[in-house]
Amino acid sequence: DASDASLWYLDQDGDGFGNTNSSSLACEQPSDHVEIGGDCNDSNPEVNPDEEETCDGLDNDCSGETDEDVCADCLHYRYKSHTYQLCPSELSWTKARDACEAWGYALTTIDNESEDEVMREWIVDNDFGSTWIGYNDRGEGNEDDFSWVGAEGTDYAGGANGEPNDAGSGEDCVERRSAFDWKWNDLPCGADLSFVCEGDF
Ligand code: GN1
Ligand code: CA
Ligand code: CA
Repeated sequence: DASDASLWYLDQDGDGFGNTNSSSLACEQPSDHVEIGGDCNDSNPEVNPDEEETCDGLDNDCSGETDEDVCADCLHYRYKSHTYQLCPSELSWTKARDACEAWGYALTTIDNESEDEVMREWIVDNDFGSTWIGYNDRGEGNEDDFSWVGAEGTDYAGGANGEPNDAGSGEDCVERRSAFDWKWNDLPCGADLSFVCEGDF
């Protein structure tokens, strides 16, 4: 009897909300389907109508708007014809990278001592804690081969004494560490820190 059939939605990311565009009419619920649709990103379990909107470049709550009312704390600066956005939201390095990218920026590239010092002042003046920058040696075979995720850098490096050291063999992302006077230090990429985005505009 076709009238007993229900509409089920494919839920690939397992967050309980299915992708509305991939429904199937069936009498029994297929194992990877759910009853509720509305998941605007079915490959990210942290994006669905039950999530809270956070300042990260994603439409976390599937409202159709990205970062509405949640990025008010980000600060904007200009220096040498570049625009910087300092965000106190604490995100992992990859989420911070993605947020900058979604806004048309990249996690910051620091080219010389004066840019380093100016940025340090912004961070200190605004009571930020440790803060992500774009430097990293992530990826297979890249250990100790650091590069910038955004604009290419220079030979300048603002690391603390003995850093980067890949402590515990698990540090591939670089922060400005408050306890090291905001000099650079490598840290596990999953740590949640504030971050600085930079745009060439
Ligand atoms: C160590 O413990 P702390 O905060 O002084 C380490 C850093 C690591 C950090 C990770 C000399 O710093 O390299 O990134 O832990 N310092 C040393 O939490 O090993
Ligand atoms: Ca968001
Ligand atoms: Ca380190």
